[in-house]
Amino acid sequence: MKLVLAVLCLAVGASAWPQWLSDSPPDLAHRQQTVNRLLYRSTEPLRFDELEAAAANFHPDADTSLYKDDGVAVKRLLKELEDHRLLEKHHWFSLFNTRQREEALMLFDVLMNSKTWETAVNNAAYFRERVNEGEFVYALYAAVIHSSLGEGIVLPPLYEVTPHLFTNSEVIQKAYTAKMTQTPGKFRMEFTGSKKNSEQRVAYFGEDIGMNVHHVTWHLDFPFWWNDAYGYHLDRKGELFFWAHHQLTVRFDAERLSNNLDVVDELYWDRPIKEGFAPHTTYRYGGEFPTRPDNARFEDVDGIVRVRDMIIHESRIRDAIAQGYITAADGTKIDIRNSEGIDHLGDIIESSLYSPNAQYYGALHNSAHVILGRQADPHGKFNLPPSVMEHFETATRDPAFFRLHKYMDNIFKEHKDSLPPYTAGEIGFPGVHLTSVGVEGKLETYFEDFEFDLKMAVDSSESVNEVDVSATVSRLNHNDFTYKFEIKSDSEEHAVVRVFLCPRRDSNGIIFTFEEGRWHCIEMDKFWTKLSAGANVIKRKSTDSSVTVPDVPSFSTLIAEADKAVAGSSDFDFARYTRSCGIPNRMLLPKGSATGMEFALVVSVTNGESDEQHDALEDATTQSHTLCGIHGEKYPDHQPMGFPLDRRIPDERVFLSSDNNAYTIVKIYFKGEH
Ligand SMILES: [Cu+2]
Repeated sequence: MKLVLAVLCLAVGASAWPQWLSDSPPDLAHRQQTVNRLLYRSTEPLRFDELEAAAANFHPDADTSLYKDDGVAVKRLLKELEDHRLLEKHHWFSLFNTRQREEALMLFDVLMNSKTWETAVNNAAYFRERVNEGEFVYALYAAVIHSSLGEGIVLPPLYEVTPHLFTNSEVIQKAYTAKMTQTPGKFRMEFTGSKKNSEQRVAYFGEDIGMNVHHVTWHLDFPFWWNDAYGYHLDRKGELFFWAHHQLTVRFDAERLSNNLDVVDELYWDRPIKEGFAPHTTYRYGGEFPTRPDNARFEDVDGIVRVRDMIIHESRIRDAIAQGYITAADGTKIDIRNSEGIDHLGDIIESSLYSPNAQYYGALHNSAHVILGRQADPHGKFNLPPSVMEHFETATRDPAFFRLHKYMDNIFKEHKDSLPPYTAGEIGFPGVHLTSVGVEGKLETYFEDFEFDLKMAVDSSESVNEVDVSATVSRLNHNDFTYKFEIKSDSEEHAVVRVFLCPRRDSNGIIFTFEEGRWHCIEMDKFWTKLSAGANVIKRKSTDSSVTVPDVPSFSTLIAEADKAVAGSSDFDFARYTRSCGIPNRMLLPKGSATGMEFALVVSVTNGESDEQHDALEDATTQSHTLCGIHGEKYPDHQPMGFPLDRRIPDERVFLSSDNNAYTIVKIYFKGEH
């Protein structure tokens, strides 16, 4: 068996992970197979003998020595179950619903506290049959990601596990009909809305199923509910919150500019929400996702969040930025006018449990998702289920998501603009000269059809045969290309290379100034390399980008390959797909235009000597660490995210006079139709 068990090519140190294995877990093939089986048709009873047996015969609290916490978590969950306090099955689940989140996390806690693989699986099987399926899927995904027991397992694409959250209702209905009539079918999924809505031109971005998987997985990797007591600290979580969402926003803006739309405007609490949204998406249980008409005015959401709270919290945060410090809950001051300030700000804006004072600064981001999402039924008069904004799987479908994030992005910008610009010394690299920046191959984008499975969107029964049903959707892709950088170095050096792609003109064709343009830059890659003394030619493939991930294999591929691996006959490279956080590589380039849209390709080569783990990273090619960090490890770069473009550049000569920074103008051509 040639299973690639060497988890990733760098030292993803198990050392930083919680170690509570009393005996070693089964090999990856068996663990992968079991997770596949636990997730297979998650709304229906288990159908694999060993898991069925565990669900029927395992007594979770019979032996509390099986747990790291002596069974505290499992007893708590069992008590809730016995007292009939848990959400029923066949009901929608939303992470933004406080009680539902608590329930999902009770199960997560049980899995995290299981000392052995066997205990975790027995509990997963037992509670799968007894708790809400949405809560179960969430808890299991989070546990596979965060427990050392889950290391190496590839989580199946959520668009095939919970297809309703990714697929238009029209297609889901067709899949049901196909099943009922026993007629296999492949159904085309269109982007929501019509050409009368100019926002539809960029719906391919917000509705891209791969982009949605990136977004939901980012929030699983860096949950706002994360508590270090689970075993480790999430390094620079607040800053990553800022940076990952800033990058989503600038990418969306680049797609807008590619489609003759202005960059997205921020959301204002005191102005109407101009664009409405009709999601054309339905819950598996609990009706349609609510529709918001055009020009809705913000209203308080009864019992949950008031508009004035948003304004008050925003103004407290802006005060902190203006004063240069955050006030912690105990009254102490945390200086934010430094490189670490952005991390604290991210913590208080989201807010996460890392917020030093959630009581005072509130939870701007999380509350904004809820208040914006509820504007279709703010007083609960129509008993509508939660909106797309209240699920990370679906939120980016609503164009208002990007307005919301532009709003928060501008708050972060206010902070970054309060910091002094970098000096030539801070962004320079004496002795290193970037003499040429270029790209081999034409930068060309196109749309292609992608098919995904809908079998798990429809119910099954023993008396009705399985029928092949799938959806076909159009999605953005590009030709692979290679960067070519020529660097002269006076001596041997460890260097870090940062690559950005920045739209050159606004929607009126006016060239952005350096200072305007730098905030719109898309981070394309960041990598470490060794420079030898003399001339160096660095070539870097677009497929190696540390921002992106390859396409996740389909659930049916994962099932087949895990089964083969268990039987000892698979050479499938599971390790390549263990991370689904990261921009899909096919979306690395924005769409561009038929005649070629201009972008500045900005490259910065700086000293990598002081960065974490540069030796290991010089060999790394498949890690999406730039937006998603490295599990259980420190973020592998000591500079602020976005460096050296994250701070004001009032005088571009400072930037351009340092020989290690350079840019060139490139064009992105869009081939075909959209
Ligand atoms: Cu998000």
